[in-house]
Amino acid sequence: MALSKDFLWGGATAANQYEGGWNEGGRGLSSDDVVTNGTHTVPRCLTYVNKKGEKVKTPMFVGADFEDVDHFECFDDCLYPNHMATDFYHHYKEDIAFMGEMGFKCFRLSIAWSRIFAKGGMPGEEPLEEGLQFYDNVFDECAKYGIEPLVTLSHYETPLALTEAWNSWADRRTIDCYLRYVETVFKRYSGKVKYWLTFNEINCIELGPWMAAGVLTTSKQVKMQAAHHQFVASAKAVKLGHEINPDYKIGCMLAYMLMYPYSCNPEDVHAAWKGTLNNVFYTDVQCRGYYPSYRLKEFEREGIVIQKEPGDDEILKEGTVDFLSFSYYMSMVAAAPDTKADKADGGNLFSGIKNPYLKASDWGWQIDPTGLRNALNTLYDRYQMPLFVVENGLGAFDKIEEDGSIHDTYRIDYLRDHIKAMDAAVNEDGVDLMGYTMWGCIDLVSASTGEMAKRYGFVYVDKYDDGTGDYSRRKKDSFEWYKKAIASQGTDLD
Ligand code: BGP
Repeated sequence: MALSKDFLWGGATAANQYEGGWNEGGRGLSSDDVVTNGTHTVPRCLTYVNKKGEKVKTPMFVGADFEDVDHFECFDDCLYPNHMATDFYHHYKEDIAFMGEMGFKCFRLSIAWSRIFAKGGMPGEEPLEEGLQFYDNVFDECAKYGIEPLVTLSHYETPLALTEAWNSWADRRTIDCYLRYVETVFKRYSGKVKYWLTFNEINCIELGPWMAAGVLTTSKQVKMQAAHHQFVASAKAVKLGHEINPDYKIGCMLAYMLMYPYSCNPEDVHAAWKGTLNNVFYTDVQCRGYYPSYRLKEFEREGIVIQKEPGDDEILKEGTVDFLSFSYYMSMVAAAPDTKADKADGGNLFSGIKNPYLKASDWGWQIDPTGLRNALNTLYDRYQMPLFVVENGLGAFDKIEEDGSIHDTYRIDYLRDHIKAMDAAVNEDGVDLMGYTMWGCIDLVSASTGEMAKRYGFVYVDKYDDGTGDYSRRKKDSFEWYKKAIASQGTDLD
């Protein structure tokens, strides 16, 4: 069965992994600029100089204590792949033309916050015209091809000045800085952009506070306080957006973690349920407008106290989102504590137990198209609001043949199976789905490993892990395949 004519087919990217131009147009540094490259087995590191004047390189997912940092620094003997990324900054016309040729209806991108406010929007700071103009150009280019932008306001990059000043989202003052920035872009792009997301994968603050929020900490108390500030900021942004333009559709974004029980042992089932709640806590707040009872009880047990200001609860209620967007790459398995089970090889931030029924990608992400149908049903049933799959795709090694072609049949297979599952969720189960933006439509830097070798795109970019490459672009086989898939509204997937 076909997906509707107004279904928003497209692709997704993020400034920190795609845009480059890190030191152009007056752009300020952001959290991703001080993160090195890595691999499947070597962690990406955060680099800074500590209070004793020593150079420190610490795994990004371990992080550091705010008190230890004197200042952030890029070291000469390290590579920082996000600086140039895959250079959308200078290739946006070419890339959007590719998207137009594929028939994209929608292009998900993020605005680099520090390109608009170099210091994050500190009181009295003026926005950068050059940065604003860049996105004007991008949106105008999209309009030429009838492509609707879907803009993430904060995707894995936080202006570094905010961390240096007060540990960014750990401090309430960041809410006002964010809103200054958001108000500026909401007003500037009214009429050019309709769809917005307040934060990318807001739940990733728990395992990746640096990546997700520019917060230096290992403490759950600090992370949860920072999450509260993001909830309030998101709710205020939704309200503000609707005031500025009542046509705006503003969504939240969750890294959806589908949890299967390891067995029908009720303890395994309970573990999976707990994992699910841990995940949907974020959308519970953003879609329902209040903290759910299970999390309040957990905070009570663990002695976590969220500092709220009077009016915060009302703001959360008034600023619920218009739609729920999420990323979906794989499913996970949960088991009762002390269960002896094989570990999944790799996986993303939340990796866990191996699922014997599934194959995995070269990075250990367990491929599960049926899981996408389950995810769509679970989320739709829970919130009864429109959904949007804004990330899904396969990170894989691509090989250029002698004639220059790239036969990425593995990527086509992955996408075909997921699109079929999505179609079933819509046409057989009645899920209200706005669109599908496949992740990394033009090759970009991997977020978790900082690699170029892990490629997602329909378009190959000549850029490599040692920093070489001329940034030229070429189509992979999946390019024509996706074009056909879109033209046929998802019916011609061969
Ligand atoms: C999501 C992020 C993206 C993207 C994607 C793929 O979690 O929102 O930024 O990177 O995962 O992950 P990776 O790049 O690590 O393969």
